[in-house]
Amino acid sequence: EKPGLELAVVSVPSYACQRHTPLLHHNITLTDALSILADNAELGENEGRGVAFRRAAALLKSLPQEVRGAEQLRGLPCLGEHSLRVIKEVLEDGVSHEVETTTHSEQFKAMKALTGIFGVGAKTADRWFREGIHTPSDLQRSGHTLNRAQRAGLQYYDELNLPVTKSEAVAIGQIVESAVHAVLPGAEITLIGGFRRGKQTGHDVDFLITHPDEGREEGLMPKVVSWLEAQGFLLYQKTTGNSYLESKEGPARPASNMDRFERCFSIFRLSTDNEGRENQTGRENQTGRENQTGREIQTGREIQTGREIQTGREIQTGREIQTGREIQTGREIQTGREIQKGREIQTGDGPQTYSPTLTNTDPHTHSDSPHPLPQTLVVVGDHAQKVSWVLGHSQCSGPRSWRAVRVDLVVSPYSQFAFALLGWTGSKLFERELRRWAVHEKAMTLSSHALYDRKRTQYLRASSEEEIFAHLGLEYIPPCDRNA
Ligand code: DCP
Ligand code: MG
Repeated sequence: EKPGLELAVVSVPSYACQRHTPLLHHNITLTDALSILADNAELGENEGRGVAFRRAAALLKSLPQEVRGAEQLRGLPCLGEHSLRVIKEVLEDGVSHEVETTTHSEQFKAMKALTGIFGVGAKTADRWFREGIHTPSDLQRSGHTLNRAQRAGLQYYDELNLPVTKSEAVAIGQIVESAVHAVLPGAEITLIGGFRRGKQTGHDVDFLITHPDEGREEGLMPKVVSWLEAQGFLLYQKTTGNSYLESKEGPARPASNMDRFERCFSIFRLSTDNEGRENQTGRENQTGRENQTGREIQTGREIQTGREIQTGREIQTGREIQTGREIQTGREIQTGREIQKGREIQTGDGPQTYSPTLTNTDPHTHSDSPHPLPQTLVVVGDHAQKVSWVLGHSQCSGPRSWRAVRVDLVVSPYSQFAFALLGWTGSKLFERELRRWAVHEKAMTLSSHALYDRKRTQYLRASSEEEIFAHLGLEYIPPCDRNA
């Protein structure tokens, strides 16, 4: 008779790649708690424990309704003893003692702050913590020799820990498209990572680049990087070549989960003022986006969304940020890497610094405007203010007209595109679960390059994600439902 008991009756499959996991779900309090424990385990390099908490959180994200009592969880997979204990505590007391202790621990806070520096992993952060370095400022004062990535990470720490918005991702996409088309016309650019899953913010922007004539994409990245550098768009970049062919492990059996595509880790200098904006879009308009077919449409669509920003859509997003969607950002602030973003922002005014200017974009005050562009600028300009405000204080006199944004570029040969797309859309747990499903349930090896059938001892070709799911005997899960 108890409402909601049917949850336990519904059978939920145990691999996240068998389930639909939307971005917005019904159990945020519980998943936040579990994510913090997962973060803590990963920072302590206890990967197994981290994955266990992530799987439990992912299960809760896929449930069709809010869990109100532990009895509703009976029969559900993925919930280990430890996770169940935390869930029960949160359900009964509103908080978990262990989670509270973790978030207040000096070590956790320091590890979060230090690994929030681009180029700093858990090992390095732990070494520094043991030396008494707890914050980026401590690190700066310590006089430690830092590598190039870490120096950039420290220099742009505050900005890189501000969430990247969808409209910023779209603006970066236009720059990337200009660069790629300048050096290789006909190349196709796809927005991947969290934004492809429908997220409204991200810690970076990820793009996959390919060309329908296989081989044309070889050596593309250095040319793209040169173009971007010449135009002043890069604050930092590190390019690694394609090592897939030379790899000793053999295709589809990489030694680590890292793939071997030509890749560029970068920090973009994104203009946030009127001029920069027009620069970023101006040239695009002449290239004739409609001529581009196939996969390019995806980028095209993003750009159209960008246009809609100017005429009102983003305004709705803005509203949602103030009400529901900000939960998204808020949640990340408490959980993922973005905890530093939260901390940084909290030292000032809290994430709500987003809200006040977003109210300025209210459609009712601007809907009659004959000049749609300035509406965008209200949003973008807000960033300039916010950035200078967060950066603070003494160094910046007046708002700066640009911000630093982390951007990842990946180049894939056309024949591997579907695998690269699937492998780079995420979420990280969804990817992990796909690979686990492939190995344990299908005797196959999946990577971002290929799918290998170990029983038939052959590679399985695919030109779409749908085909890969079919090879794996899985129902197709669209990107928006891969938010495990
Ligand atoms: N990826 C992966 N394993 C890695 C690196 C990346 O599986 N070692 C895949 C899954 C990720 C995607 O690439 O979803 C992009 O990586 P990000 O770290 O940028 O993750 P997201 O884009 O999902 O999150 P965010 O919004 O924080 O950028
Ligand atoms: Mg990303």
